[in-house]
Amino acid sequence: MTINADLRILSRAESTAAVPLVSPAGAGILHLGLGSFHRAHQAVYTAAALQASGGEWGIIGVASRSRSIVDALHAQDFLYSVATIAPGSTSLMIPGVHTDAFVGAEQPERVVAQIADPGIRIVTLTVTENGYSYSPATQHLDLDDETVRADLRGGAPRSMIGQLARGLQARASAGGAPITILSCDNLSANGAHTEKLVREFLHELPGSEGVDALAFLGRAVSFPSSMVDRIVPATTTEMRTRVSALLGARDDIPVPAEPFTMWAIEDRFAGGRPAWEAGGAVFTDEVGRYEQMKVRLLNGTHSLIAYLGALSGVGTIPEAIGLDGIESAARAVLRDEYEPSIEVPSGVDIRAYESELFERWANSALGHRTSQVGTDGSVKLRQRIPEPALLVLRDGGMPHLIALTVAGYLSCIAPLPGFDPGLHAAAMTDGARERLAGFAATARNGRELAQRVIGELHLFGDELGSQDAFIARVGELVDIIQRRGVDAAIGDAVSSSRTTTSSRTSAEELQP
Ligand code: CS2
Repeated sequence: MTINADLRILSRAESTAAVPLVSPAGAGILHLGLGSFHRAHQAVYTAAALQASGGEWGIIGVASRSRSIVDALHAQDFLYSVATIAPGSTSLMIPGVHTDAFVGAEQPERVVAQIADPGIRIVTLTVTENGYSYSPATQHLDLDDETVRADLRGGAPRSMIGQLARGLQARASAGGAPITILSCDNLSANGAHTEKLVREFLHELPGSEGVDALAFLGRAVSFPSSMVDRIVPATTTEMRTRVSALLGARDDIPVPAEPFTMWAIEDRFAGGRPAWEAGGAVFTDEVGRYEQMKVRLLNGTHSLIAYLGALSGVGTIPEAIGLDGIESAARAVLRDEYEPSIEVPSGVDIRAYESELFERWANSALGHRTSQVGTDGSVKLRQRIPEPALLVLRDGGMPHLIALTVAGYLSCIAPLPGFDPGLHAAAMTDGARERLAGFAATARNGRELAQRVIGELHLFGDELGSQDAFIARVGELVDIIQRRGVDAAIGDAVSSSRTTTSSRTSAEELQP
């Protein structure tokens, strides 16, 4: 059934018209990565911008592979509800900003054509940390990746970076109208990172094939960085039923999300932009600081909660943070290991930010799964842990709780023989799972496993890979988890961290 403008939302005994917030005349944005996060974040900000100031900023959504979301959007006239789930209340809104949707893998040449279309002035991206064809080993575009190599040879591009580069090439030859590429993924300096990879792709093209596009990039293409934040759990059947009941009509693709939302963006838009500040977006030169604060304090701690929660046998983040041991570990990692590594953006009250984090994680109505946050740890943790861990290590300390996060990750994804991490760990998917499980199968203990993964595979970068004391501590915690259980490992890490922190503090106090 289609959601029509005249349906009613019956939210908490009140009736409000279920009208889409906006109905844009044309599309100015192409979005790559039509997942739930985009639909509960950029789409909502764009609806607010259009309500406030109008403009041809409708969104054409491109799903990388999944047909189901595209079919459902077509069947629902590109409408869906965002259910904002606070403890004790749910409110619905229908952004209405999408004007079309298609599957990139099915129509790669259309992605290129849309980027070349002068009507499109911004390309936004939420393709996850995995979608950038980046090789951590070489720290460049992954030239060993078969898809990237095929894209460089020619034909319809399949990698996101190949699609951007080919699209910008086509745009350069079609008149070169200015355009902005805006990454909204949890990567540090995501704008500069995207630009570097697109440039490397163009440089790799044979002969002088990439020259015009590279000149166009220098002239009329901007790649601002942005920090995005909103917890968006996967939609469940129960959620579909609940939203449809509130809506009074069937919605097959509602997106549940928490009330909190944040977007910090560098204001460098080559071809103009929507008035996203109308939805609360912050335009700032301090995106790097926002990014660090969010990726470490929220995402880093989130990973710890997810792995320890799964190992404690609980399925959701609120259940996990409700366990005393996990709560203490989360407080300790935040205060002692992540917070010292960040520079707080101007105007942000870090104490208020942190206490809000605990309220957000405790939002039980949201039902955010430990397996969802624990998925893809091999790429997510690389963004979250090496730098803060190295800062503590260089200072002569030991980041016990970051080590515990890694030990939790290894115990979930690559359990040692004879250890069963349980069904929530089994539900985590990870591109490195098979490889790591292979290491675990022949490792004699946690130390050996940690040495192979961190020290030889360099899963968390070269520098952390040479920190023997850190590797040994991770291994030791893996062994404690396996032999004495996750609670014992939490207790060990939290008390070691207290001892280190208090001895560091007293040493500081003794300084003249
Ligand atoms: C989470 C994030 O899945 C994860 O790893 O930490 O998706 C988190 O919910 C978002 O970044 C919140 O903005």
